[in-house]
Amino acid sequence: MNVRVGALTRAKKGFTANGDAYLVEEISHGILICVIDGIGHGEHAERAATICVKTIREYIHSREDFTLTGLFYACDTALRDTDGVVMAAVMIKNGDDRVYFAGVGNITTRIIGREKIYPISTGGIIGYNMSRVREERYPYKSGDLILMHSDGIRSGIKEEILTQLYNQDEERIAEEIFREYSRETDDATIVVVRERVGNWSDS
Ligand SMILES: [Mn+2]
Repeated sequence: MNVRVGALTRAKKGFTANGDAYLVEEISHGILICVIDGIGHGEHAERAATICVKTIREYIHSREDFTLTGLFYACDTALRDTDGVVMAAVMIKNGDDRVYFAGVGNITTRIIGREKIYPISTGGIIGYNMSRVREERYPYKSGDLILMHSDGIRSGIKEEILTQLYNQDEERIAEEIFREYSRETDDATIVVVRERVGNWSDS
């Protein structure tokens, strides 16, 4: 699958360890995008986020097919001796007119195309008190913009700013939103992903 990615992540001011992490990974049937926020700050949070990314990579590359629910349970188990993380995940499958979403805790996800979709995560902390997670499906078309960010980016990005930026390239969209909305008082991460329209992946 041919996707363009714009992503930025940085630690809270005064810290070198970053408790946020993200992943955009090709899978056998599409693309998986995850944004992770380790609870707290500094090395503890970074360790949890790092374990989470490693667990995701191992999980998705050791099987042909998987559900996001299964992925979240694997992370929950792997993160038991950490303070935990919050995470949202979006999976785009080749040729599918739906996008798959699961989220636990405070990560913002938006799917912006003909419709503007705002998937809602369930509460809790992965590795600590994750009680349930559901894989949701939303309408999707190649070319729709997937925007995800941690709470180090202030919520409530203005519609007019999204409209202005929509046709810019993904790096630019990520940079502009980061510049305008990131908070220095927390680790901050934004990921913007858009599938290229056309039959690029068919050849
Ligand atoms: Mn945070």
